[in-house]
Amino acid sequence: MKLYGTPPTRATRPIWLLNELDIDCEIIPLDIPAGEHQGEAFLAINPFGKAPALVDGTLAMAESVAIMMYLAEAHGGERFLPTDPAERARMHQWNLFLVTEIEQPLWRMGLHTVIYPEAERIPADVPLARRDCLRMLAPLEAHLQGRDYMVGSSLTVADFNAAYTLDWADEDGGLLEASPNCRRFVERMYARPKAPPRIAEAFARLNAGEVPPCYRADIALEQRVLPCV
Ligand SMILES: N[C@@H](CCC(=O)N[C@@H](CS)C(=O)NCC(=O)O)C(=O)O
Repeated sequence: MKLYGTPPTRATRPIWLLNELDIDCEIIPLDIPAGEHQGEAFLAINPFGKAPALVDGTLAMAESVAIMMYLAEAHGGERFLPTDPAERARMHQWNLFLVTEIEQPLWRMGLHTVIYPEAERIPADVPLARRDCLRMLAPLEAHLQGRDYMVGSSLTVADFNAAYTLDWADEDGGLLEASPNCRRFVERMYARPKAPPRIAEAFARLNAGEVPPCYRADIALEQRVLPCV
């Protein structure tokens, strides 16, 4: 099995599950700033031209949360998946909420501050995206009041997704300032022994020319240090 992409990109989501589920996988860095994700070889694996992508036998697939679900369903036994249909539905609800309502405005903020070429940025969208994100963080903050898990009484895929997405919110403009429950949740999840590095740490390692130390010792990682967006 091969996973393309490294922290701090969204590849962090499936890498966290690979670690937690003890799945053997080769992690292959992609040089995004150099355009490797748009090269012919990678586009043959993931026509979307984005990290992460997973190759498992004849399956080649994209989308970080879909890859998490596949890993849990195909290789994780019963772990991190509610068996009760209502709880399973809640897990899907939160997974979609996290990427469409929390990550999407964070991504807009990133695009219009650092990712798009300066001439293409729309600075006026940044405060709007920030507002949209804060609006959607409020019900999530209320949901986490007195709760250890996103769904039910044990860990599910949604907890790992939530921890990564909320870490991003914390990292980008300190959006968790008024969300102590979200912050506590992120800290508790990242204290797990098999957690990947937090986004800030992964960026710091990359900037220092190191490979982020996020993989089990037996997961092969090509030793290329790359700047990531
Ligand atoms: N919805 C996708 C988003 C993937 C994505 O945008 N990945 C970024 C890295 S975190 C990327 O490949 N960016 C390069 C680009 O958009 O050209 C997912 O969750 O997998």
